[in-house]
Amino acid sequence: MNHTTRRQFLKAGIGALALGLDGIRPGGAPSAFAGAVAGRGDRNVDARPTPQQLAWQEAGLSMFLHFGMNTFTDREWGEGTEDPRLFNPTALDCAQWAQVAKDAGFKYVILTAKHHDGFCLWPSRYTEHSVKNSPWRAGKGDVVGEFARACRDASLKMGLYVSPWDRHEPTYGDSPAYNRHYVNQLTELMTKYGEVAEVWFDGACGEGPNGRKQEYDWPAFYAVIREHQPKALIAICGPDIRWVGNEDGYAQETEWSVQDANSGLHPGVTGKVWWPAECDVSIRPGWFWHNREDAQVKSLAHLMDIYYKSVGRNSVLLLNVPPNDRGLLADPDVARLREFRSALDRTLAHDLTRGKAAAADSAVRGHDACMAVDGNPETYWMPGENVTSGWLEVDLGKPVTFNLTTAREYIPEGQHVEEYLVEAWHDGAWVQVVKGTTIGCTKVDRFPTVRASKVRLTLAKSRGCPRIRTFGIHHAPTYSAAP
Ligand code: FUL
Repeated sequence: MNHTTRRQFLKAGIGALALGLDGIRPGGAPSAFAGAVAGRGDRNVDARPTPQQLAWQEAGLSMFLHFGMNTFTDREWGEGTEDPRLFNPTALDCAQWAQVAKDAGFKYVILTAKHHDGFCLWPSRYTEHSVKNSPWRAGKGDVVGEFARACRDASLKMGLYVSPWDRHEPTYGDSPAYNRHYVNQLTELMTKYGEVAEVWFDGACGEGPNGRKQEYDWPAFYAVIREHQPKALIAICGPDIRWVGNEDGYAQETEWSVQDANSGLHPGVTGKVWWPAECDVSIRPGWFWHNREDAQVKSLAHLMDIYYKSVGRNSVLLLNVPPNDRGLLADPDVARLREFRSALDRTLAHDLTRGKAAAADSAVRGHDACMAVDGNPETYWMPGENVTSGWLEVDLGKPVTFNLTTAREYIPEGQHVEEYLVEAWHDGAWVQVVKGTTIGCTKVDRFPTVRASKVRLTLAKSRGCPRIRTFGIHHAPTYSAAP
């Protein structure tokens, strides 16, 4: 919930990890991190994404679904003492969640299998605090199971949020005992529900100065995932996906997927790793559904701004859309997502450089300028081996009006661009419309509308050899009431 809490706890968690919590470490740390180190390199230019990181970054949009006991108690953080009988959605339909997510273009969906109150959305063997003691489906239900099936049917990638902080579990605070409990629960989730694409480890803990202190055995947790779900990405308090540092949905202007290895989260790794950012934000003020917030769903203008400052800044947007107490995504959220999808399609589907004549100051054979405007994500323009700058010019054939550019690096070969410019040919001269730093997977820049017959992308500085898979221009509608 609270940024400072997560940041402090992340640090605390990493500290505990660095101390090395022995005792119950199945497999040991090195193999637990095997997935993450695949993308490492000692110099910036060497770090590359794993296939799973690449697919996740290219998908761009993930949906978060905060659902659980809090949905029924109108809270954000439960105490852990709630009566399981309060959990009773009358119309729960995971297929509706999946359909809405899919229609809006989301490729990954992450459900809060367990939030801080400890109530489990699956009938865990290791606690009574779960759906099995609720009236929902007469105690025979399994939300995680229904969710997994709905994801499979809709070809969505499933992710699970499993809060390490557990306010219900009596062993919490007795570090080895709780770590064993958590490993058991994680093992259930990693073995019973088919393929898991992402595991989201939140760092929040609000126990306070006199609260119970639990030292998490992160290496043991990672080992469970690597053993049973070797393709799953481990996010936030994990080595594969990095928290962007706020919960507003905004990445930094300069956003590198290449980062220094973190001694806690990438033990034994030195130098650079591929560790791309994820921006989590809720479509409403709270993470969980509250009736009173039905009228406070973020405006389309706000969502578009978030999109441009997350996906458009080399990050993945993890947008939370919480199911209501009937177990359905609420009408105002569904309506807004529909508007969001159509606004994205209207804006980004029409790339005005597509198929136009392109030239560059230099290009490697087989990676010509035209490959940045051919609409094929598998081809790219590359100025040269050992060349770290260059320009690409697109002749639009006639004056064209635009106010937004997209640039994409060919990230299977890494992230390189450090400084770039976009200029428009207007009234017989080049006019600069964008001066940027990193590009990465996708960079979107917005500026006052220009009319130009040519447009030029200049790569001024790069760490290693840049490769541009797309350089596009668009005319985006302006939305009133941006935040
Ligand atoms: C935070 C939690 O405390 C919130 O309740 C929410 O789950 C958010 C995504 O992460 O740290």
